[in-house]
Amino acid sequence: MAVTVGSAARLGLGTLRRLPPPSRPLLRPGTAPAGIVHLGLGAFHRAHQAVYTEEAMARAGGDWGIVGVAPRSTDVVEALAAQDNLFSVTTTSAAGCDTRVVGSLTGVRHGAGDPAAVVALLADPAIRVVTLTVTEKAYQLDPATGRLRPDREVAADLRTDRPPATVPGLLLRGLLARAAAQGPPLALVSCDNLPANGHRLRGLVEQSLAYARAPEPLVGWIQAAVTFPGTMVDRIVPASTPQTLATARRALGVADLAAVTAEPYRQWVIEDDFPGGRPAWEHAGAVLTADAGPWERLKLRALNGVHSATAYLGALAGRETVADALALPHLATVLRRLLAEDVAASFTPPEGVSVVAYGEEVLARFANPAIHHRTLQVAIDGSQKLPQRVLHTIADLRARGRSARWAALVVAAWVRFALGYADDGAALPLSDPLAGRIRAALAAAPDTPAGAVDALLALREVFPAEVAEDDEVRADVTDWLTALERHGVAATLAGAR
Ligand code: CS2
Repeated sequence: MAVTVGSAARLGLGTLRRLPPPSRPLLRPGTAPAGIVHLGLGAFHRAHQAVYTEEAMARAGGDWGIVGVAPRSTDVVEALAAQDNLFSVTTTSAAGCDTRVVGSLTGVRHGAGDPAAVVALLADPAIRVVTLTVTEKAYQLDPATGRLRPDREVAADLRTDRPPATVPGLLLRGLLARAAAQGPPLALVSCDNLPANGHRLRGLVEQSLAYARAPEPLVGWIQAAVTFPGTMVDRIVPASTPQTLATARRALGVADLAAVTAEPYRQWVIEDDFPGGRPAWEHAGAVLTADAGPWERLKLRALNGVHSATAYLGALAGRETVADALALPHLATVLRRLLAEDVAASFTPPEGVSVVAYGEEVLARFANPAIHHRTLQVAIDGSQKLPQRVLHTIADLRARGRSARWAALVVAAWVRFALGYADDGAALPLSDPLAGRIRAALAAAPDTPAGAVDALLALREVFPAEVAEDDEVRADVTDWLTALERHGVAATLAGAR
């Protein structure tokens, strides 16, 4: 019998035949045996890797069903479990929208609720690929250096026998169990917006093994049998809202409590280093390469850096969504100068790619009126995002003897955001794993723009010495913050040279 929500039946195997044919999954759900474990069941995974993997299996076959693990939240696990692991993706733009149910998820687990099951999955010989979208902060690495800095929870997971409750803990236990069983090799694939995400994930595993004082033979097995391909992932997928669910229900005729909305654009560049095989993701449009580094730098600096700029300046100016923020007078001009004068001059892009042309496409994507991506959503966890999005641009420009004025504006906007008030005096929330340290540093600082800048640039886990101790950078950030505090975003942008 179909479960009903309100007056509508619920999405599930029993209601698939009611869906309009173009909205049905490409695969018969539940028929592909599991080959992938994915950690992080957020909207981004559902609209990105799950879609690529379904298309790859539909075109080229393979036992690559995904078991999705939500490390913490239970809502998405409950919603998917009640829907036979089915959910829909609505692709939306000014041209209209299109909704399709995805059939690549074969199971769901709650990490903190059932850690033993997750550890067993990571050791299961059928699993040959583990992907992650757990957000930057879950890695517990200093954003500037990649050094493991475990909080109490992670330390307890790594140093005691308690059931693991954190991502580093689940990974460590799973890999040790796999090593003890001498299982088949495995690729561990970060799909988070970290700098050199493959190296960062390898660093997390190696530092966790050392911190846990893991036995040498098991460490040796992991070093030999586990690879860490780097990736660049891209698709704008805002957090789902009641509106998302209403859209899905209209399109499907049944209720989908795990529905997501995404922009049409998507990109995935993956280093091809999979010792146990992989889905034929190239059949779904992914680019397999020997080095994802140039693509990753392009995306982190020219998309995510510009996203953060738009989010902080937009939130300060009282704009709710990224698209609304982009409509602020002069903002697009300033972002184009950031792209052309700073980002493009800071690194060598992938062959044949123009950073300026890529940036134009990014701005057009941000302007998509059908994507309600909140500035406050992009603004969260700034301490974890700024290094790879903005500070690397600054460091590389300065190493080339150039100034970094536009990138300094983004840092100033973040400092002003952290001070907690928008231009109209409305309070702004600081959601950040370093919020306590940031607030304490600001509270102890002189109440001047220079005081606030010095206080936050002193956070060494975020700002490397070469940036923080660069007098020109400090002066630029302080000038911009002074302008933002005195005149507000609108006048600062209008007068920006
Ligand atoms: C955004 C990203 O929330 C954020 O910080 O910049 O989630 C962005 O939408 C994606 O990386 C796009 O691929």
